[in-house]
Amino acid sequence: MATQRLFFALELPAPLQQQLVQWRADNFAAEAGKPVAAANLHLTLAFLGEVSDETSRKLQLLASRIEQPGFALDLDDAGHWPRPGVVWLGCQRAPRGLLQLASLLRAQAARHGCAQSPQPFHPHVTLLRQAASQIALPRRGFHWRTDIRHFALFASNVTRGRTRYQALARWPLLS
Ligand code: 2AM
Repeated sequence: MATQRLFFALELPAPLQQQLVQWRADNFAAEAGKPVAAANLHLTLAFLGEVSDETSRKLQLLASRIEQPGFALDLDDAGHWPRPGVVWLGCQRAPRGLLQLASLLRAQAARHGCAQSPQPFHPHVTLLRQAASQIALPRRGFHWRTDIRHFALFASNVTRGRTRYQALARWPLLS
């Protein structure tokens, strides 16, 4: 049976992706970790894992029925998780709309057999992977704001060692 590695996520506008990449280059040494490509910068709402076409269709139907408000996303926090080796950007205060949307998608995913991490959901945009154990994070004071008006289902494809995320479908949030 065909499966795909899927996740629901928020897309970031291309100009913001470029700004984040520039900021990362200005604030982290090249050896700090493996940079995520600009076009791959996103915020995961629910990770599904390897999913059959049937399950994907069911989850997409449920996603299409979601009626949740859009929200402003403030990226004004950063952190380092040494164990997965991830440096991330996030929000000092996650918007309620973001938490509700993620919670709904994660519950629907779990009901369809996509195990969800028992750890609390911590919305973040991964900037670096394989990040060294000792890393100096930039001082707070950075801040990017973007209006989120839709969410998307992504497939994660690896070709010739490169990961590429492809949006398979998008759904609007209420304005
Ligand atoms: P991460 O950036 O913190 O690694 C695609 O892999 C997306 O799904 C990434 O944003 C990744 O988060 C997220 N994700 C959540 N749980 C995952 C898991 N168990 N394995 C791989 N990716 C996961």
